[in-house]
Amino acid sequence: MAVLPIVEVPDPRLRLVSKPVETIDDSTRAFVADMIETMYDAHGIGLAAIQVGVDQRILVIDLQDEVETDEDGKETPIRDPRAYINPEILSVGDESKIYNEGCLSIPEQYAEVARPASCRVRWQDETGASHEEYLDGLLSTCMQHEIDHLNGVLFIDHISRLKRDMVMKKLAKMRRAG
Ligand code: GNR
Ligand code: NI
Repeated sequence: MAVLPIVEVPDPRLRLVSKPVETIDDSTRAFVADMIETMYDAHGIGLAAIQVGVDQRILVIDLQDEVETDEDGKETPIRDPRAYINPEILSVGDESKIYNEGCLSIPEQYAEVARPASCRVRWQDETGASHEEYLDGLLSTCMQHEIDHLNGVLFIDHISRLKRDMVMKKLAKMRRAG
């Protein structure tokens, strides 16, 4: 397993439309394991393959919203990583929801993004098996954010030009400060 370097804006690879995975094999599974390790190392709740420079339709998500409490009362998040290969949004609900989004490829910048609150998604797992599920809450938001990456779309594309310029300015300032 390996922690892979994360691609950041304005790297043009983030604008690529990723390609469907044709065969799911041991090398796919090894890459998924690296993506999961990279996601945890970066403290993200999701990661798309293109964020580590691979233009394949693969993403991983772990919201880590459940914690385990030990005898001393110390809380550790329970890891439950999921891989989604060739994910497709089949339909979205009518209701829209605003979430303060961040992105590992736009480090430490956040903006409120409106998206459909729920969606129906189909994907393949690491064994190649197909699944279909209705998602809502943060999982729905995160899935839409990740599938956007597979289509070369970033959360800043969903906000006003003014807010986008503010995010990019703050990012430049942060990078100058190191
Ligand atoms: O870690 C992440 N947090 C997050 C918060 C709100 C909406 C989406 C996300 S995904 C992001 C990790 C990332 O950049 N995935 O592409
Ligand atoms: Ni992202």
